[in-house]
Amino acid sequence: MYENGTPFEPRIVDLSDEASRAAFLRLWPIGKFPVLRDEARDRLVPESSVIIEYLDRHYPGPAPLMPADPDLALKTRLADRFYDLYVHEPMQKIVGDRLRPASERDAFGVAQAKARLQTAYAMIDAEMATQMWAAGETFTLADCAAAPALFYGRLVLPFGDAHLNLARYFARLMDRPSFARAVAEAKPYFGLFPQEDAAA
Ligand SMILES: N[C@@H](CCC(=O)N[C@@H](CS)C(=O)NCC(=O)O)C(=O)O
Repeated sequence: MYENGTPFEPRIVDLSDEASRAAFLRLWPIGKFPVLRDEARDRLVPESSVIIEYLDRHYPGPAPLMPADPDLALKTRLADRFYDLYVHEPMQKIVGDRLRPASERDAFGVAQAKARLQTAYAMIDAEMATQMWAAGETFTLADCAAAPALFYGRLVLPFGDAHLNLARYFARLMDRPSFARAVAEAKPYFGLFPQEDAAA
């Protein structure tokens, strides 16, 4: 939304507050955010990738996030899936494990998630030797997937000296005004992030 200057009214969901959680689950029982409620078109749109395509289609701004070219669109969707499934998901596995009671930890699953993240980092690093953004030379939906995944990914598994192209790509994301604004607004909540494994 910041990328295209799309006006919206933010609603914060506090999952630790019973009323806020229940209201959100009534909308979207899966309980993951973001979810977009479009009053004008009477639509509920969950899942960030779908929200972005929906906005591109119905409320286009100056910067289309899904390329019109069919091959580039496929490349964008693949990169979006890649970041969601192979960076965001293992990152969340590692973070989620830190939030579990010590007796319920899944060390094997965390090791698998770290290995998956390493593989993804190496693939991104190789790709970023020759390209600017996740799907090529323009900022797309895939960069919207990459930004939060890498933001938290580097906190659970640092990029390291072997992945300098990845680190430079992440620096470009952090410099992007839309993402910088989202990060600045998220600052009050950073304290909720479990920095270290309490059992480590
Ligand atoms: N596939 C979803 C994932 C969204 C997601 O993981 N959201 C996190 C916050 S970034 C969440 O809702 N966490 C709360 C929970 O899992 O209980 C998307 O892309 O929108």
